[in-house]
Amino acid sequence: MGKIKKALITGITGQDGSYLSEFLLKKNYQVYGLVRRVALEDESHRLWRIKHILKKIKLNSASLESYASIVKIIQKIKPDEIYHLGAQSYVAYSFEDEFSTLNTNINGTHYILSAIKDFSPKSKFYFAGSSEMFGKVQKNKQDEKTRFYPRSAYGISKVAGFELTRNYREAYKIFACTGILFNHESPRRGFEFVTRKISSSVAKIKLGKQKTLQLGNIYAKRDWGHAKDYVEAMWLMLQQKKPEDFVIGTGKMHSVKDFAKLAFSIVGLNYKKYIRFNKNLLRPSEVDTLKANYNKAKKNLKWKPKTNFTQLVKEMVKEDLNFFK
Ligand code: NAP
Ligand code: F7E
Repeated sequence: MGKIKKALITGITGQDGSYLSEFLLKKNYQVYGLVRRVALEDESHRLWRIKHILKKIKLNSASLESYASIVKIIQKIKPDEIYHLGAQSYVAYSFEDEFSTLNTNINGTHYILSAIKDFSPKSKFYFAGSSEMFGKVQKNKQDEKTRFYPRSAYGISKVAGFELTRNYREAYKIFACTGILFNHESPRRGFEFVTRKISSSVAKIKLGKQKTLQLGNIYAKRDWGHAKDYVEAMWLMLQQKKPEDFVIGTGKMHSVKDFAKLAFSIVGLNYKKYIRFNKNLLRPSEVDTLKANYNKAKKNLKWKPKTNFTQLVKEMVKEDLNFFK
């Protein structure tokens, strides 16, 4: 039997962190997680996505805002692979607090890369890039060569993380790559994101626990895939001979309105009766459309999405009906 590989995941308590942990455990990795101190103090609330695997993983408390705390962990574990998923990930919030979004997302990424360079240069590094880097899109379908045009502090922080990752790869020969992932959702998505806001509201309306659903720009279009499919692509990127960046998406685009229409129809309701427009939910600068060209991943990683839009919406609504019953 070969040596057991060690993977360190930042953001392990989040949607992607939980699916990636399950995926790596199945591959027989020893999984380590970097979590905030408060998460360990409030397990029942903050560790809900990973509570079923808590006995199989090892959690370490650290802060993405503290270089010293990150160094300690990386120096101690010397992971074979580091998946840096921890971030202030809610775009709308990044307009309310640009400062903390930029601090956490840019410095956190920089601290990890710098700690790898000085204390564990053989660790392979995955950076969670985002289609928000394309923002005001410069091409109908976006690929690895499309010019970035971020429209929020969140998008800017991800462009900075992407450039830091590239520079550590080129300057210090670190195996570092960025996955430019388009929106991916699941029943574990945070309730503030539009897909889960819709699926949870549909369930509550069907069960008589809520009357209406307030939304902002329902004409925004996104390329929505399933988080479970996307974490496999993260792993595949770190198994390649050389570090490269990859776009991951489905190549299909739907509007927020399409999502709501389908979600309501699944429980036999007409969305038009329940949706209310709330102008406070509009963003100062919006990303209108996003659609991936993931040909490079298809060719080099042999990756493609397994879940289509209808399957995704059905799964989310079904799970939320069970959840709120
Ligand atoms: P998520 O559910 O919001 O999880 C974010 C994780 O980051 C949580 O574990 C959170 O910990 C942690 N975190 C946030 N601020 C932190 C801080 N200051 N210090 C330490 N940890 C902190 O996000 P996700 O959907 O799984 O996404 C994972 C990564 O991919 C993120 O970097 C996101 O920006 C990026 N991304 C996501 C998508 C998508 O569609 N889901 C697409 C492209 C890129 P707590 O539990 O303690 O809050
Ligand atoms: O918004 C519109 C909103 O917050 C999607 C993150 O994972 O994906 C995510 O970012 C769209 C936007 O996700 C509401 O204006 C309308 O156009 O679900 P969202 P996001 O901003 O696309 C990217 C790839 C990431 O990297 C991020 O981390 O929906 N919208 N009405 C609404 N959005 C929300 N949240 N709430 C509404 O009521």
